[in-house]
Amino acid sequence: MSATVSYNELIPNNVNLASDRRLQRALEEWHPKFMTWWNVEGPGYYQDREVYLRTAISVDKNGWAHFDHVRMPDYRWGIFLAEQDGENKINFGDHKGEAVWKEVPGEYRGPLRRLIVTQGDTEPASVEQQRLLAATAPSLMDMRNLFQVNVEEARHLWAMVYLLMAHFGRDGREEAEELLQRRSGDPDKPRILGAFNEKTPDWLSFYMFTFFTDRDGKYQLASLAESAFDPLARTCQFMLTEEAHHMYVGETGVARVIQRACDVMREKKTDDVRTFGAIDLPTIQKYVNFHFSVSEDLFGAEQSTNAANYFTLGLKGRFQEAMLKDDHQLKDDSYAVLRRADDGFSRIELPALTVINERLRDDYITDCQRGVDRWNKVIADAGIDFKLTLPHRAFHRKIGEFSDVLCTPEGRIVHGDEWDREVHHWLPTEADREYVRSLMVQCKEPGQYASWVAPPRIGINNQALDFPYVKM
Ligand code: BYC
Ligand code: FE
Ligand code: FE
Repeated sequence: MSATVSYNELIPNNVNLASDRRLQRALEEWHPKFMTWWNVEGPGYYQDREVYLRTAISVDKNGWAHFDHVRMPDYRWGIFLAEQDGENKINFGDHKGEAVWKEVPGEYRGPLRRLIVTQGDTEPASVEQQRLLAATAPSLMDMRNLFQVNVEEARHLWAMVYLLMAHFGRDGREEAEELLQRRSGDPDKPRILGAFNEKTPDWLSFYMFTFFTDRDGKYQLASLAESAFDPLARTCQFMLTEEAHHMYVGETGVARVIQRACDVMREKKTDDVRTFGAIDLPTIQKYVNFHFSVSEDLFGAEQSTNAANYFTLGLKGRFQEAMLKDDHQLKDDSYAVLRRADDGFSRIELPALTVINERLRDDYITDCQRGVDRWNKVIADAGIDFKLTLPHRAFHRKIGEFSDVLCTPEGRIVHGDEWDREVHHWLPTEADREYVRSLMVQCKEPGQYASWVAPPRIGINNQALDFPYVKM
């Protein structure tokens, strides 16, 4: 199978679009509507500037990252599926061992469409949330990273729209239209999932979002990459290669904010780093508490018949399904989950099939903790006695078992009056957000970096730190 992307067409692709005139026409009809959305709801600045962007020119290991200066509207949003890996068997659920599906089985149209629409909806939502950030970019490299994330999230929208149009007929075309009509934070036509209606008003929020919320993307995509519906599986596999960079932007971004705080603490021998225009570690902790809890909600309820059905039908698997050592059907297995109990919380065993969402959230939390450990190393290396922690999983939740629990980040149950009195220690206050906003100034000289964030250690694609990542 050829992995080369056909670039002489309007829509670069490795799905042989040219041979499917109907689909090609549907996508070409959607294209101008997408461009209208991009121009109105996409990056609010510098659409006419040349940005040092990575573009996929083929899907194999060497060719998918091609770097060049391009204007964002000229970015080639394409449709790419990972190459077939030879293993063409379904590896979990009732259909385990059968051949993967090239088309959607009629009886599974509803749930599959719903999964694809939910996934697709998050992609343009995040672009909308990040729309104004370039105006306060702390450096040209950060601005370039923002734009890279934005064009790729828009490409992820293309990926889901392709599946809808290629496999869901008229319904799919209607869903594709609606993906351009919902808006992040709009009370009348909001985006589907909670976190995607929150604001991303400053760069600390952006780094936290790409660390915590894009990481939900990693885990959801990895589960969909197991799907028996082969086009979905291979689309998601390719999306995961792009996702890694988004999380890198988040992890290194937060690390740089921490680094600056530590540098100031050491040099000025004070904890009051705000006097010197840095963001203090306790405020960073509050942002962690907020973004982690909001992102945890994206995994759905702990006990979910939706999730059990998705698994049993073979639509959505677990993280790295093939590596797990069980029967991949979970008929008699149990899995331990945390439950609200009289005096606090307790672990109980439940049928594994019913708590698929919670299991994926566990995998996610373990991954988040690894990143937090790396941040703590930055603090420890500076000789500072402070540790960032992930809040308790019941803290500040809106979905599932813990949505009516009030507890501290340590997991101590509290009453409403204590919550009201103390919450300003746990979540960013309006004053915290105001302070962070006050630091946001644009730096647009190559090599210039804002004072609240340390410069990165390395550039993008081995370029220097003062490379013109965006040509002003
Ligand atoms: N907000 O049975 P449950 C990404 C609803 S991020 C609002 O637990 P299920 C990205 C739920 O819809 C990855 N509503 O649900 C990152 C259901 O509604 P109904 C996005 C919520 O289906 C950064 C009800 O509550 N991909 O790619 O097991 C930048 C009962 O819930 C929420 C996916 O999400 C919520 N947080 O699990 C850019 C993958 N949670 O039936 C991009 C596809 C639940 O009562 N989606 N509800 O009307 C799914 O797999 C599932 O829909 C979910 C929910 C895991 C999200
Ligand atoms: Fe995405
Ligand atoms: Fe992403």
